[in-house]
Amino acid sequence: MEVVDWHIPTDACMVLVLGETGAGKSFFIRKLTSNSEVKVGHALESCTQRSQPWEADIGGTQLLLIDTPGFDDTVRSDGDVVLEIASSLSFQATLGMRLLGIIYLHDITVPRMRGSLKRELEMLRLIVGPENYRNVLLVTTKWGDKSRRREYENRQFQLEENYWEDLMLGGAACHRFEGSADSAKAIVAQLNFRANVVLALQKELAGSTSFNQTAVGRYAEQSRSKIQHELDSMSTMSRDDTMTTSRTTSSALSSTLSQSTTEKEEFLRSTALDSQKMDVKIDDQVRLWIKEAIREEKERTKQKPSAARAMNSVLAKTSSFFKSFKSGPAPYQSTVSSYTPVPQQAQNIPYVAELE
Ligand SMILES: Nc1nc2c(ncn2[C@@H]2O[C@H](COP(=O)(O)OP(=O)(O)OP(=O)(O)O)[C@@H](O)[C@H]2O)c(=O)[nH]1
Ligand SMILES: [Mg+2]
Repeated sequence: MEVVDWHIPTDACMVLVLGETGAGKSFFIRKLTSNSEVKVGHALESCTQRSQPWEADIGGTQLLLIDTPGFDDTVRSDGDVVLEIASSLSFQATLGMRLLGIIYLHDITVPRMRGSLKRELEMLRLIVGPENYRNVLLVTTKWGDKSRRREYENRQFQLEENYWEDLMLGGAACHRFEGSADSAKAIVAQLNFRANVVLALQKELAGSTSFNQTAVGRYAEQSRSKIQHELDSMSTMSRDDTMTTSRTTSSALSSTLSQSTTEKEEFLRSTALDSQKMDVKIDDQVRLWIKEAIREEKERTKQKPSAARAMNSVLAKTSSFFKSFKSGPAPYQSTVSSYTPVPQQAQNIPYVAELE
């Protein structure tokens, strides 16, 4: 990926904040930034509708924290979320901003590892790549209820043993967020402030690769086919069951089946357009959006946007672009063709892998 000089200040360092819906991503960022504009959820349904950058000054280092909508979202598909993450990573790499790492939040009060949590973890691994696990902070949230401390500690142990082991062996560190601004700052301070991480997904996307050819894009496709297959098997089982078992057994089983069938059907419905959306060269698309963002800001204020404003604009464009997908050919084809190559002098600037 070549860095392009858009004459936008790029001294802020980016940090991605990921995690399931309700894990407390926005809450964590709000504590860290003391910015009451960061919207935190009140109901069970998902709150953050699209990724958004938030600025924070941590011990003199300017951070750009990217709040993302969670997986298992009631509104957005896995594809939407992962494409927004890719868009922010593409923006950061194109501008030559430094990426310090990823903060992955997990709600310790959630009693079981749902399918969406396992999918999300797998996507995290594929986005980051094992060589960068040391730049990941695994953070558990919502430790407030003191009476359940032992139960939560046991759960944290299970997480570390059964789900996070490979990440931790690769260098990812675990932390507990105690809910305060001080605790959030102490966690962020654990990031390597000198790092300039290039994630596995960023390496894959450089060179105009379509998103569906990346490891995470392929994984999202496979998850869909697997769930479709499970749904087909369940409907066969349910048909056979009606023919062979007693009425009581049959009704208990079919109630369990229909509950899990509904979850799977919802997943398939929300991801129906994902394969179309993922047929996109996100790096090319993001360059186009950066240019548009600069032009729009100049028209409005006669000035170039800050990195945060440009990022916000690009993420808004990303979100509405993927929302606009309906059945039929992907609209990106027409816009990508109008993409103009980067200026000659900006090419061949190496994208530094690691400062340490
Ligand atoms: N007690 C406690 N509550 C928390 C903590 N983190 C988040 N919450 C609460 O959990 C709810 C969801 O938090 P959000 O920050 O909106 O969750 P999110 O991960 O941004 O969710 P999405 O935007 O839907 O992806 C809110 O009511 C928060 O007040 C925490 O560490 N402790
Ligand atoms: Mg949120």
